[in-house]
Amino acid sequence: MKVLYLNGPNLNMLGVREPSIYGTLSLADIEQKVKKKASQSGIEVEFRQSNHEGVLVDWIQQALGQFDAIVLNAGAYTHTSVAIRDAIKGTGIPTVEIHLSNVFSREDFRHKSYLSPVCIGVICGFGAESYSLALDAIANFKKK
Ligand code: DHK
Repeated sequence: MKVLYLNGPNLNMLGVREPSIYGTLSLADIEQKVKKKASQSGIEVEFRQSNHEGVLVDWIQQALGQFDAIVLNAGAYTHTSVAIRDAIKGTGIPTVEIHLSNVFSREDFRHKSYLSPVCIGVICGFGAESYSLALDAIANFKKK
């Protein structure tokens, strides 16, 4: 099984950016942890990050036929992007929406996700662990 982890705007700043909210690990640290866990289950994982909405849309489209599932932390685009929602829906690739922080305990504008309705599920609030939990969620989803 091949899983594509996509990360949106400002997630390249993890470790530096508001550590009290997003933690002290960098995205590369998280990638390492997820890849270690994935290799123990024979799952292949690829990580990408972009600050640009259209690039994320391109990557979702290109994942068709290449990846079995997507784990998506779209960052702020979660709360604004019809284009990313349409790309997920259009490809039909099972996608898990994730967030490091508990968006529901934060500002009101973070309570709305354009992506949740087209994702198989949402994991948020567990810090870097949200990324690893998504791997378990996908493995279980694929077993069904
Ligand atoms: C990351 C962001 O960049 C925010 O814009 C989201 C999400 C929350 C996170 O918690 O991973 O609102």
